[in-house]
Amino acid sequence: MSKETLKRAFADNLFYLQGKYQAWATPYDYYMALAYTVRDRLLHRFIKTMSTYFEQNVKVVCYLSAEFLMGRHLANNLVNLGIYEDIQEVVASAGLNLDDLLEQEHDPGLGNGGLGRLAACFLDSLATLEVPAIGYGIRYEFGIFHQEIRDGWQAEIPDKWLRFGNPWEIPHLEASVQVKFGGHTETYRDDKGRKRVTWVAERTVTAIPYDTPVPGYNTNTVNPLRLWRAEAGEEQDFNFDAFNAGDYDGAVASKMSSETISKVLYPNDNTPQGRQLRLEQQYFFVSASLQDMIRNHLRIHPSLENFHEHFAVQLNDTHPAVSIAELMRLLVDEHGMDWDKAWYITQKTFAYTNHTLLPEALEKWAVDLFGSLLPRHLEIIYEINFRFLEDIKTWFPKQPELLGHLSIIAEYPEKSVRMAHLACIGSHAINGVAALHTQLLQSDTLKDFAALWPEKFINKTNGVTPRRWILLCNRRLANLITEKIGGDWLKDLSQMRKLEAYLNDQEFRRRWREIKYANKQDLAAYIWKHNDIEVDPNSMFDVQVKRMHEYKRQLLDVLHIVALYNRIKKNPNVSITPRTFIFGGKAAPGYFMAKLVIKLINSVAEIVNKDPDVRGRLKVVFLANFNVSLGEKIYPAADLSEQISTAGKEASGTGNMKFAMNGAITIGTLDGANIEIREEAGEENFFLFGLTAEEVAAMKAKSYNPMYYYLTNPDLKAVLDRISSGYFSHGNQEMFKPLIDSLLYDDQYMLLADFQAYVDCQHEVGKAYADQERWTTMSILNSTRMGKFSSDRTIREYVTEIWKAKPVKIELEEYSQEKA
Ligand code: T68
Repeated sequence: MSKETLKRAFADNLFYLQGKYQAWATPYDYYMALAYTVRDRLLHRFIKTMSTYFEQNVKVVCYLSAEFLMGRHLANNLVNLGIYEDIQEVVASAGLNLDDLLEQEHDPGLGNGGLGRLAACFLDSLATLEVPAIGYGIRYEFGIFHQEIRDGWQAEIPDKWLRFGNPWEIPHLEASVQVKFGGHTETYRDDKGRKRVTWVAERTVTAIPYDTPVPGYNTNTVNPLRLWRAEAGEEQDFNFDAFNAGDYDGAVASKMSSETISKVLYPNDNTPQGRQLRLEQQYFFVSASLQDMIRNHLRIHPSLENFHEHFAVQLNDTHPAVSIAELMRLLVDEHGMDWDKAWYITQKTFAYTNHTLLPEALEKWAVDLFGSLLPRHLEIIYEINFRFLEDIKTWFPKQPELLGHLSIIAEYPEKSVRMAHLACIGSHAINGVAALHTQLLQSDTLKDFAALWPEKFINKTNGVTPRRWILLCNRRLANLITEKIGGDWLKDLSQMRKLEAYLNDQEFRRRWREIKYANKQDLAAYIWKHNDIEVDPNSMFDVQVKRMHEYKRQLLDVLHIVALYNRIKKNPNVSITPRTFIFGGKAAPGYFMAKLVIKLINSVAEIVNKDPDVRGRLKVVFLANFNVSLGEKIYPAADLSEQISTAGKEASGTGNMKFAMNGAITIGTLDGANIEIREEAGEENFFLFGLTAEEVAAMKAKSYNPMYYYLTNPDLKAVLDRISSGYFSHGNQEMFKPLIDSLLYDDQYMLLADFQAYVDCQHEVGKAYADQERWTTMSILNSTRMGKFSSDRTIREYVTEIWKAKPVKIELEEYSQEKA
């Protein structure tokens, strides 16, 4: 790929694809021209990858996920193709700045948070490890809403991410499949006299695949992300009878309703949305994806009997769990296989990842709703359940209570299908996403299944890709690392340990600090531009960015800020370490308490940032619209990473890993992957506080009384009283009452129980930061010891222990290498 060829292609694409001369081109035109230039380089690798998989008849990992939070593609593709520097020069020679062009790309928000971003990191690692894989999901026309802050409150703006075109996707209309909904089932006897069922659907929707190439780092592998768009089936395209009868709306009504399926991502994290449309979305992408696999399989194989030897299908939470009934339907009803063989294949094919312990977050579908949308699937689920429960009766004749615990169908409070039970029964492996989480699944959430099939349960601690989360977002740090230890760390993050040889090298330590400082200056400039707040890069950047949720306890962070503020108000000369508190995160639009916390953060910011007594020692900033690209600016600039969920509630967390890799030190509870981060970093390099998961459970069991803490802790009382008094709300004592009441009278997430421990621990943090030598050591060691949290390690484990797939080298012919 010579620079000359790239230059020529860049100019040609501007002219032929954007239809512009340089003189008229906008920055967006240049971005598009560059994107097409890079896409062309990806494509022949992509096609070679596909044809290699086909010719070598390999086993393919299919990652089924309702969300893929990919982040911007351009910079990532430059990095993974190894042409970042070349393109920088090409762009500069046209008088342009690459960073400006990169900022033109719309960040595709096809996910809510951790779960969707995990899927994206996994695709990067799969391609990097040269594992044949495909991501299957939904091409939402509207991704997660754009968040604005108006008068301190969250406002949601629709995310029209496709408005200016998406250069990274390639539609394949010829590969469309039909997905059925509604109707009823009929039984008949086939030519061999066997009883068979057919599903007479009420309507059909066309699923059109859009492929986005996903390149590995420094390999020729480019795997597809295949996202489905819903289009009305032909018969619904236009109703001429309605039209002719003068019913103009009616003529397109059914078309509109079919196309609604891929319209919008539901903006909830860790709460299920029990709406019919959500189930339609799930079934839509699941059916399309399984039909796609079967079609591909039958191109090479005479039958589906070895389907499971060629596809390993991972269910990213229960959102695609209807897959289990759908594969059974396809094998039994459509391909005439007998039930037992189909069930064997199904169980061998699927594996299930659980991402939450919150009981209210487990998906359930009312049987009536399920049956009216998917009548055949409900019958199949009843049959699976019947056979399963018959086995249980035989195996455990003396434990009839087990039947109710294990059944896929819940009877109360309403008859419903428990998707996690379906996923457990239909899979050969079930995993949690951090060690503690997997333990709690086994001892609590899924305990009856764990007792039944201990061998199915396996932990897979999450990871994140060091390509995006160090190299691409923190080039200064990446350059220093590579200068010292070479570039192999990007494919083997455990090599970072080699940097510890420089731990006492003054020059290295100085550069380490300078990099953090420069990153903080960049973020300070962003804050100035977007929030009009001046922050001091010498202050400690104390950051909590993640979805807004009560269990994540952003409110506890606010209570600490108010505690510090109270200390200053009492004695303006008190000595405290200057801090900039940075928050970011979206609240689900219907989640009142989470939205109120956003308002509280902004209200506290308004008062604290302006108070002359504070003398700039505390600054509070809420950055609007936290997403992948904002994360790329924030993680490298953080000093302190807030991971303060109630122990036992955060399944893993992945932001915690991104912060630590970039040299931030964690203040956290013993929750999710924090525990493992602390183990790796060393306990002296981690600020631990708070109740353990066991203590939380024990206290709850004993009836927890939050009021006790309020009445016995004067500092805590002063904090809550100041908020209640209307001090931050222009005298309005009603505004934050719901937050205060929920703390005093319920406190489900035990903020008051953990308050003092948190404040004390933060005091230690302040002292440590004041000692810059100590802090530098801690920062370096956090970063060098995060090897375990590369998603490459996670994916290696899935590949060998669950998917049993093999890497495949993609060889490019001379011809295409030259062309590249
Ligand atoms: C997150 N879950 C976990 N869910 O909360 C986090 N939920 O601890 C973990 O690190 C991460 O998954 C990856 O394993 C989510 O992000 C959702 O976003 C979600 C979306 C729809 C419905 C329910």
